[in-house]
Amino acid sequence: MDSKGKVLDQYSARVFKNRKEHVAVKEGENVPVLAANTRTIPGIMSHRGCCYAGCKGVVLAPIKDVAVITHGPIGCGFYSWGTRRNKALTDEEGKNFVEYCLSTDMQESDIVFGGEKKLRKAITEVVEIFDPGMIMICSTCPVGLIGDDIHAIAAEAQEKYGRPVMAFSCEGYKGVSQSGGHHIANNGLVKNVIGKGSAEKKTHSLNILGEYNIGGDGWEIGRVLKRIGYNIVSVMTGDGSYKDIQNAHTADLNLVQCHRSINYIAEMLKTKYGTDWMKVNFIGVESTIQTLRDIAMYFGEQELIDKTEEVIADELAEISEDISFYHSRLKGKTAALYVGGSRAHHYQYLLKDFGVNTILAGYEFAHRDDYEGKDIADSIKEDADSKNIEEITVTADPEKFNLRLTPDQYEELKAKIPLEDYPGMIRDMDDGAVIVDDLNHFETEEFLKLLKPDIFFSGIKDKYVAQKGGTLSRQLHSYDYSGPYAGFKGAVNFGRDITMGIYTPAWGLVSPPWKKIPTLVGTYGGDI
Ligand code: CFM
Repeated sequence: MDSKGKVLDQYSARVFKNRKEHVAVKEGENVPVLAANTRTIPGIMSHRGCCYAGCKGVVLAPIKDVAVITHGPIGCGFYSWGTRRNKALTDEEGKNFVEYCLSTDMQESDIVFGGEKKLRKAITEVVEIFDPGMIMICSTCPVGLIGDDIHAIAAEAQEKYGRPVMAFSCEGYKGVSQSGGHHIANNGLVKNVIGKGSAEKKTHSLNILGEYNIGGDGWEIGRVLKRIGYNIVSVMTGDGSYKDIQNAHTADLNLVQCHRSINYIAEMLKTKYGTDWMKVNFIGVESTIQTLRDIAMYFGEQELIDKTEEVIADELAEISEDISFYHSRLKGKTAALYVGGSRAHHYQYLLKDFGVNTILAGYEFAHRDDYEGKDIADSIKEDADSKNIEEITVTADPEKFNLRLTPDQYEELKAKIPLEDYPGMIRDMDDGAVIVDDLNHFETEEFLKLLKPDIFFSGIKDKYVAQKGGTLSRQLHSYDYSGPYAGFKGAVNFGRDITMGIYTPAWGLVSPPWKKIPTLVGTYGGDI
């Protein structure tokens, strides 16, 4: 029996039937179909977050000059406050609210009698204390249940205070994970922010989509792109500002780092403004080099191509000694990765730079195209949960629509670079590797015991369980307290951190309880 069988065989028949669709073992070049973006079985200890987390926590909160108000009980605001390490520097004469947690702090009486009054008061306080240029309101589960009309209040406040106030109905229960929240936030930015600015068009201009500046990743990416000579119009949304995002329609090209959280904006900007988008990956030395070459190829100017090669050579000269040292220490080690919807794939490239093989990888909330590739996206069947998330239709803007390439140029380039394409994670994985969607705590422990990776990359919810079992675990969401890990210099930080972690003697000294105390063996009846 393979590892999939050994782990899933322990489930009751009904749970087995569900989970077997979410786990696959790669066989040769075959790309298996994986069930994804479906409901977690109630009661199973999932690692997933909620719709509010995806909308407010992931996409909107990193926009530094927007005051984002959480309308709900204080826990929702508190647990999405400051834990994601999306860093932001205040722009000259700009404002920065990233460090704040703004919440209406709903109490029982507000749930019973309605929270609209409290929300109006919160907006007034925010205007009086912070005077932000833009306000966003994000709703939580009880707000949807009691029916507070946050959109009417936003419209009223916009009129009263003379500045954009936007509402997002991203109640936690919508959809099956944080993924629905990404979509809702994407819709709001396209409807109400992008295209409103009046900046002049710049040459060689880029938007970086799906880069959230965790541990400073975006700054490292920006440093390299600026060295080559690109103009970065906006970043969505790490260290981003609404003032820049308003001008995103003026960029020549959209780079998509995290496909899962922001593909909707990339697609809509193509339809509305004609901006091409390209999948990039700045995680890993080789993949950063490939990405820089792809961008240069998109613009197709010899001077830019030469400058790109010059910067690559220079950056490599600076890091290659460190990279080869860490490679010598890490070569042949194995890793398991379980992160949200992008990093479990992107980090496989960085690990390969150090000779580390990935033996298990999975996403919390990805859709089938993130596993199998964009070409299957149209065949994904909608279900009741996905229909619950609004799909907006955009059309070409009569004044701002502009195609950079002729259809022939586009087709020629598409054969060479990942224009509007994402081949998905599974294609890059080795024969025999395990792929798990919505991995839960039980499966985490069982797979770790069976596969014994040298390192398990995951998050705060499971890191300490793994470490108490003697497996080094590094958080790939927050990078624990380190970073950046992107680009050239980030790769060195990553190699250093992983080498330190693996070579600490601590793991040999850990004695998990089940090694000392006899485990009760027995059976319990009934079907779950
Ligand atoms: Fe994209 Fe992200 Fe990720 Fe994500 Fe996230 Fe994140 Fe993530 Mo945590 S946007 S899908 S919802 S790359 S917060 S910065 S690390 S689960 S893999």
